[in-house]
Amino acid sequence: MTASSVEAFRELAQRWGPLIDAALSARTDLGEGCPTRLREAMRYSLLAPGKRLRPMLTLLAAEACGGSVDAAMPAACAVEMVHAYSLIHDDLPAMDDDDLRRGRPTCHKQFDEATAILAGDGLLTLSFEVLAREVQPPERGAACCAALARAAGPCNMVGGQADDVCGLAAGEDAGNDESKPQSSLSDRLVFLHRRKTGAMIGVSLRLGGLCSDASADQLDALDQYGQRIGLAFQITDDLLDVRSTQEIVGKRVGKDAERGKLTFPGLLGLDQSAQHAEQLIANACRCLEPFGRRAEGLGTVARYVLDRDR
Ligand code: GRG
Repeated sequence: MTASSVEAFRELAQRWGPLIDAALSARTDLGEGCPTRLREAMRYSLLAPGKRLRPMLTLLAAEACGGSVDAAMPAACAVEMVHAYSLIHDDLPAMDDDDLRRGRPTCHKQFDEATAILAGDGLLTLSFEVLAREVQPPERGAACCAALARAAGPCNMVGGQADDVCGLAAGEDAGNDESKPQSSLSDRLVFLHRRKTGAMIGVSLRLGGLCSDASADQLDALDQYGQRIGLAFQITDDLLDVRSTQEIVGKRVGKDAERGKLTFPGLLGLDQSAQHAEQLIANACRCLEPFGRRAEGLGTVARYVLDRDR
């Protein structure tokens, strides 16, 4: 691990983390109509000590495009709300059945299963309310809603999760499902993760661009950068599942092997997976060149994705 890239990310997180957390907290301080237990469960998971990678990407993309943090903050909150919902639902007994997340009991363990399902539902729907109400002008709010819905929906995150739950990437028969390109195991694994993990990382960047009046070229460069760090992020997630400990990552490790899941280390081996991630990050950094020094923060995130310890 390169201490300097982790340190540089920590500095970035110290700068943006408290601003993001305050913005998330303000938007979930829900009043009349929201039952106390539901609000507590939503805030318990949303405000738990995660890395805030996705909202940081939104703000840093806005910075790279010359936009303002204030204008991008509602979108940053919306992506973290969707992310938090996906983690709550992913941890449920019907899915990954996990007891620990972000170093704490998972939402259904801390509360109960029905409350956890509803907390996820609440965060998902609230994210779109935040975008629709707060992103101005309204046409831009609508564009952000459409982009986030596409990334979180059945053709991306939910679809990738559905395939993962069915073990389709591992080569189980997809029957006559025409949505599945006929391809190698490695292509299928990339296709799964491009939807399950990559799409949310990509849209986090795109929303930052949309809130900053980015040009089509800038949005395209953000997209290219996002695709590369998204895949590298998943590879390092798989590597951490093999190499790290529960104390460091704040969630159970060794799950993938236990469940016989197809992973990048399983397919390519540890060293080749790490090399592939390195290559992706080098390419991602090249995509930032047109932004010049304004994309330094995004460069820091890219290097952290490679070297991260949690
Ligand atoms: C339930 C519809 C639905 C989708 C779940 C995100 C997801 C899809 C599942 C999470 C399982 C998982 C470990 C995916 C790999 C990559 C990933 C999203 C890791 C968690 O993101 P981090 O590391 O988490 O950014 P923090 O807690 O730091 O925000």
